[in-house]
Amino acid sequence: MKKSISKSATLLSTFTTGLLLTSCATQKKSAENAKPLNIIYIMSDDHTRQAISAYSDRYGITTPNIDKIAEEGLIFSNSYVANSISGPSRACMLTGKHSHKNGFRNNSDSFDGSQQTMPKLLQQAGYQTAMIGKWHLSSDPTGFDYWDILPGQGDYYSPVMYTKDKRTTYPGEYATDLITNKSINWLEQRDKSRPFCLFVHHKAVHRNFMGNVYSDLTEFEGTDYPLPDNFFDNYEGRQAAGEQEMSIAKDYSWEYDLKVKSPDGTAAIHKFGGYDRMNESEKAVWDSVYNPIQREINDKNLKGKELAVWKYQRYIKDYLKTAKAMDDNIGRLIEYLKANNLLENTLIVYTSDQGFYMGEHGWFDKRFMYEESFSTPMIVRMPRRFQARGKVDEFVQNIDHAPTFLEIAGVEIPADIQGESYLPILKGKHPKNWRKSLYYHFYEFPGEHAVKRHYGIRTERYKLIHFYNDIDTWELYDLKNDPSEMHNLINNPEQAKNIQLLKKQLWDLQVRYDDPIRFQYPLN
Ligand SMILES: [Ca+2]
Repeated sequence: MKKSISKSATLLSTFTTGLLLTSCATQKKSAENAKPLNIIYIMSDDHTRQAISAYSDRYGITTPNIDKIAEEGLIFSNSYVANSISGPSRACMLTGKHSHKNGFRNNSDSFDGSQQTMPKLLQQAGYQTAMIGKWHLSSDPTGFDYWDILPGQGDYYSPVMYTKDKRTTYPGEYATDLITNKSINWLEQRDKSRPFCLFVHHKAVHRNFMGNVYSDLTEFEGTDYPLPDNFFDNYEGRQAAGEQEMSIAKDYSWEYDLKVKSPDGTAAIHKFGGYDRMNESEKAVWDSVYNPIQREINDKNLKGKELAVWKYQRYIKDYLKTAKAMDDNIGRLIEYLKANNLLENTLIVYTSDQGFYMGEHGWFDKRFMYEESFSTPMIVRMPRRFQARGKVDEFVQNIDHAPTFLEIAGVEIPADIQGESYLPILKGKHPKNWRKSLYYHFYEFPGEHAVKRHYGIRTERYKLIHFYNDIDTWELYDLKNDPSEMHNLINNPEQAKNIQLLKKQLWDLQVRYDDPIRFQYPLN
């Protein structure tokens, strides 16, 4: 009997303890869910999906740290920008508005920092906000408790960075390492009682793609990379594509881009300023890798297509080196967050200011509304309270970050913000009324790389583009049958009805977003 009572008491005790534990766990979980989420927005420059192993294995590059973010969260397969160039893309992200509304249409504009921005609204809601790295909006940042930025494009070696108070040169430093160090330092000294939103904006992997002498500069040297099928594109039926100046064969330059002199001696005298920013020991490592390449090209006497392919091989190797150094640094930042118990209450977004051509159509650079540069990687590491994992197919655009971060912070989304909050998607939902098409508008012409002004619409299957200004051409692509966008169907009679429908949809988007530059509709 005694034994039995004892057993019952033990069972009861176990049951009670179980209840208590359950109740504690529930309380702990709800307390955790009530804590405001921190946000870390990591944005690289020109890092395209083709060079991220979570998206593509085409180049055999592994980006283990970016991939890990994807494994522990969501990878967006249909993420796009509103204007595929640096400053405009950054302005879209900060404001949640298309370029014609935030006023920053091309890289020669200056951002009006007095306007409403997402960081300002987060700040008013009690978030600490910091911007570290590439800013590229000309005017000084507003809406940040702390900022420490590169001037303009910045430099890979001996970078200059400036704050509200001071401009500093960092000899013997590599930009990607430095931006990561500064981000970690800011996290260390922040007010730990308040939530934060930290923007880590890398210079990498921007041209002229200088790898890190402090890691392995010989990496990727031994590999021959496959040419994209359309590397020798003849641009038939696509006038604007034929008139650009971003061809690897013609425009990827000796010295500045290729880091070696032309073997025929026609190169301009030392355009490669990045090299001069290195100290002697950095130059010694650099020379040990690039001097043999100079000897190789001097000996080879390459011409025409062979020379174009050689340039492509050099381009891909240098690009991947820069990307590898950045992936390493993203790993270092994540390790810091883990060691400091920040990972489970922080939403981490990894993206780029736009995609990039890796030899498709024979190109480097971006700007066009074609898929490689209109799209951008977007990977979100989820804090513990969000259960969704895996691939997301909904259309998202860089104007969506602002409303999303505001909703996360409990701030009412202002009516003039044009993006949509993707918070429901982060919560695993697939809203039925989610956008079915995307609007795009590029303005920088005349300008570097000579890409004509254009706007367009992308639906799930089709893309319609209008090039305007000094040209008036339309292009239609069937992305299902022609994902590389090689066949302009605008004059195909079978597409006439479809074209009318897409023009109507494009016009509706221009009206909805209140773009003052729009085409004449209805058409006769
Ligand atoms: Ca860029």
